[in-house]
Amino acid sequence: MKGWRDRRTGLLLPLTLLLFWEHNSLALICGRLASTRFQQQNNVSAIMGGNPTNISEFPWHVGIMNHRNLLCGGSILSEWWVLSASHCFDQLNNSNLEVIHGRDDLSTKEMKYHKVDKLILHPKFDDWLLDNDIALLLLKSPLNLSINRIPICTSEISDVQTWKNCWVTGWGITNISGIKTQPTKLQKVKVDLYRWDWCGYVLPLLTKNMLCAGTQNAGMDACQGDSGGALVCNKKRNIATWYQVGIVSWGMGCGKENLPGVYTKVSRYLKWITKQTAKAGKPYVYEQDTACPLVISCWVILFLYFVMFLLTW
Ligand code: 4AZ
Repeated sequence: MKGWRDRRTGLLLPLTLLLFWEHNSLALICGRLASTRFQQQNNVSAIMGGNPTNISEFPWHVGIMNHRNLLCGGSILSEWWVLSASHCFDQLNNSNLEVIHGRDDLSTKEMKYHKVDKLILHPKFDDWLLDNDIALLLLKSPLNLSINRIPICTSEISDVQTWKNCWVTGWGITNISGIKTQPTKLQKVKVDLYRWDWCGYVLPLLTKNMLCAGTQNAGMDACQGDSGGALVCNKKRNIATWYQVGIVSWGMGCGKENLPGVYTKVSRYLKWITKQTAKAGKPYVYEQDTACPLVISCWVILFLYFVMFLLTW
């Protein structure tokens, strides 16, 4: 009887540690907002036809600065990695690049600048077709993840049927007619994903590495300066988690009727991202697209609580 007691106390410590680890790994999940109140009103004209937003609604959104001027958008993949578009960095080196994060107002005085250690452009980036328009930025020091700095999830699924509620964000220009206006406050616009064959029909030179998204009404689109930013959606079956489906890449103008914006199809690059981040010594691991990891976590927690209950009883 005494031996069993000793074994019980011996088992309690590793079980408590396991529970602690499980809780922590769940707490660091990507694409989950701290607040579920998501504003979806669409009344003030901005991004092109969108409206201002708070960083807490899109906490993965970052600005990429060159010589302290806004160059492009980007998204937080992990504490070390930012995802953006290759065409933003044509002829640039990383020494003057900095990332701003956790803020939606470019005019704020408390802006935090984060230096870039390494810039990885896709080796097959085609600056004419804008094929493989994807880039990775390794930060000099890790980001302090918080409610305003949350990594976005990625997914292997590109089928448009899987996704709903898709949004693009950026500090890009809000109108192209007359004087080009650049907002200081982050803008968001809701767009629909379109089937690739329809996109290919209206947009010549679309490759399989691209997807297109737009709206029925003209005037709502990403535009100049929004490049590199994330196109994010919910899965129809899981509206609590945000996934990055595209990277703002190009378009034939902005917000024109029947001319949707073009985005890099992120699902085509997950293996490339995995390889590059591992090679740089800061591996990014994406969650596989089965319900298992989360479901297992929940069951593991329940099971561990049950065992602890038995042990302490
Ligand atoms: C650009 O020049 C740009 N309407 C980005 C997106 C779109 C067009 C142009 C899509 O950065």
